[in-house]
Amino acid sequence: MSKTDILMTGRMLPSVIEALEERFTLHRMWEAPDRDAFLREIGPRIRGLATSTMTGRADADFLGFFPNAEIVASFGVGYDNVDVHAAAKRGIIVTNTPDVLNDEVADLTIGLLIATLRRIPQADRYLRAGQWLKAPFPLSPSLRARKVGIIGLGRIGKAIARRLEGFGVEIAYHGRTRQEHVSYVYHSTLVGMAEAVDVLIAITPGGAGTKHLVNAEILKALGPNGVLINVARGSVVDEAALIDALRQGTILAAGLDVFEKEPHVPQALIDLDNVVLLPHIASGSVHTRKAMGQLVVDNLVSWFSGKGPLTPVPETPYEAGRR
Ligand code: A2R
Repeated sequence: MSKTDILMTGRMLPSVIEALEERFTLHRMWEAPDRDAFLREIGPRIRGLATSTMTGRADADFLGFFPNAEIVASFGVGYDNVDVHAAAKRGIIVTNTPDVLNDEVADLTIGLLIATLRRIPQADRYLRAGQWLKAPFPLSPSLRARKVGIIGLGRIGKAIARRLEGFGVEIAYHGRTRQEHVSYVYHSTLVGMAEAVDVLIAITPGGAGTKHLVNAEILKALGPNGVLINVARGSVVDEAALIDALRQGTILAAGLDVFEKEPHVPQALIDLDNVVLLPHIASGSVHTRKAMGQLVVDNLVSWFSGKGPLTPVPETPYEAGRR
């Protein structure tokens, strides 16, 4: 029996490629000199796709190349790169890679928070520049006595909150719904939470529903002692408003792992001293990226073994017995 044809849209880890090649005929989109000609030729044979946020948007037009697609297995917990509504209309299942990255992203978030407050990258640059020989590094702001507000207390948000408990800070959260059995203070409005806390951590999904959730009004409410950490998506924060707030002292500092047009980061941010900038590395360890890749493989294998998807996104729920 011939193997099922799968398209990989961008290079994934060797372990993922090997595992998929064992079970499927794997087509590599990134190796095609003429992408559209390649997709027109192999598109009708493709029954499954392995995509990621890094390899471009899987919108309705792109999915149109694959009349026989059954599943899009996306690498990453955020799937704003896939038009899930177009997929749902076509009966295509979309899967993501939740949970396996919660701890890694939460660890990095705490690291970024402390780095931002205690100015760790700035202190490193200070030492390397020989400045310590002339004077001690200036005293920094602190996490002590702060209140932290989490925007999006989901799987990752909760892992961040659990870590923060160990730091002895007050924790609050904002989301569209109050969560039962959660003892942190709930704020039904983001502006209300921004006024009440002095650290905001964004960890919601991206996409239209959260675009520019953190805007000039929220930054003003956060105030001159306030710190913003964004480990969600660049689109969640109005970057122009943030640059303005950091320049004017409307807020104290920011730590950013994600950007509106990444990997392009505005020079204005790079020029600022009160912001710590990371190249979207929150889940980027060998350990965790392997686990995420394995979940892409497992979803495809499970689906094509007739056992359904392991982690379908809510917009494309799986009805048991469908295939
Ligand atoms: O709004 P709720 O109560 O459904 O809470 C969800 C919250 N959330 C929002 N909060 C405020 N305004 C919104 N428009 C909004 N939309 C969603 O975000 C929920 O507490 C949280 C998302 O949690 P999970 O679905 O468990 O996602 P997870 O695995 O924590 O990942 C979050 C995001 C990914 O989508 C990537 O963008 C990033 O972290 O890596």
